[in-house]
Amino acid sequence: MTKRIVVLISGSGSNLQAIMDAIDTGQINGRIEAVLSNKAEAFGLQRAQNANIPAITLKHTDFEDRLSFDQAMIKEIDQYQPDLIVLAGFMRILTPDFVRHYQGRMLNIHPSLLPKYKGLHTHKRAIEAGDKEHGCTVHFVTEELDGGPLAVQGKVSVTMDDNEESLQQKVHAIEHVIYPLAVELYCANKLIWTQSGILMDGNTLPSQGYQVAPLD
Ligand code: NHR
Ligand code: GAR
Repeated sequence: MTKRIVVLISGSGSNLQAIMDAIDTGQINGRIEAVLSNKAEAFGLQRAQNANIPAITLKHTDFEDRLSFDQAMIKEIDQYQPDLIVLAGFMRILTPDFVRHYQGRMLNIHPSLLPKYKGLHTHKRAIEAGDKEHGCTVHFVTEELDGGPLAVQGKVSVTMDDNEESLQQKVHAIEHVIYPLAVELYCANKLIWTQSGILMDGNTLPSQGYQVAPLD
């Protein structure tokens, strides 16, 4: 059965676009039912509209606190009866109630090789640490920020001439490979969250997740 997907964004939505493209080519057996943004100016909303996908803005600044914002999002999202929630550059920390509501069916892409560099400004931190490699990780979302079990990881090499911006571009390129892959596997029931770990094709994944070969 085709999976029902809701995507949460805050910005450009290039990962949203990569997933939409992979649905169009038939790579992903899924359908994006709605795109939600906490920012009205997010370009990703336009990408959704261009594809005739409902594009909804819920401004977090219109709400008293995180709890009421998250409750409003749940109300909106659940109208679409999603099988999968995809965080694609969504920049608001989610409350435990929200996360528990979608436990095991919510993915995020984070721009670092988790468990390294949870939180923000990951590219800057990787450069300042002198890391030779960097990358991105798709993980299941839990209450612990960027701390949920890892599904898929993609690496890039950091070279002498890299700065924050160039590194961000390299990471983006591999994000657009690994996020569609993770969503593909999830929608094919090949990537499954269980209490005892993440299953891929029936096998428990190691803690660093499934490693995608570098692009070069
Ligand atoms: N929520 C939970 N509970 N768990 C996770 O793993 C989450 C999450 C919400 C978002 C994405 C995450 C990332 O990949 C994500 C994972 C925002 C912040 C943050 O500090 C941190 C991590 C992530 C997203 N947000 C600020 C806040 O006060 C706002 C920053 C801004 O608006 O620019 O919410 O990196
Ligand atoms: C991506 O690089 C993603 O890894 C990062 O934001 C970018 C969104 O780009 N996510 C976070 O930093 C989450 N805190 P996009 O809007 O073009 O997909």
